[in-house]
Amino acid sequence: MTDFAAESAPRVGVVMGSRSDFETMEGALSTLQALGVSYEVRVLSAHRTPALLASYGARAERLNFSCLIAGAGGAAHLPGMLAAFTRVPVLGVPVQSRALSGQDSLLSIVQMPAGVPVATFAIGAAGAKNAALFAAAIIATTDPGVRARLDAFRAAQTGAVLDNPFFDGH
Ligand code: RP5
Repeated sequence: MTDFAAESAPRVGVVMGSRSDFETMEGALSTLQALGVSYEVRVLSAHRTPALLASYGARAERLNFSCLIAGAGGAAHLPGMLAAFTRVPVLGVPVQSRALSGQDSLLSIVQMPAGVPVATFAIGAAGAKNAALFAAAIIATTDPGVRARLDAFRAAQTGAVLDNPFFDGH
């Protein structure tokens, strides 16, 4: 029997702890879009909407997402709690906080106890973009279209460095 729900489901779920994280997480969305990776976006909080977060973990499994990107700042428990509720791989993005510049976010996400892994990226915009590139790399292992677009992105990135007028070829 055809599973229409799974067929039309996006490949990646992007979640963030607050609408205030959007400016940072926008870089993940635009990167996924540029690489032709389908995604959905939710604002979910480990502290403010804990029951919803649990059900979202189950949804990610039901729809067979390739991975989840979770961005949060401060006491950033969202990626870790999401990982506790799902076996779908979670890529954590520490959002830069005002009080501690994201050091708190980074440590909250990276220091997971053994047994519940979260792949942790750089603080802020670079982390959001790299999480999306990492998601695309996972999907590229089985999707030739995404693989070709990711290769093209990397070739263009290399070309942009080599086009630098200060590059002397050595
Ligand atoms: C975290 O608290 C969010 O991920 C956000 O980075 C931070 C601040 O949230 P707001 O008070 O701006 O909603 O849960």
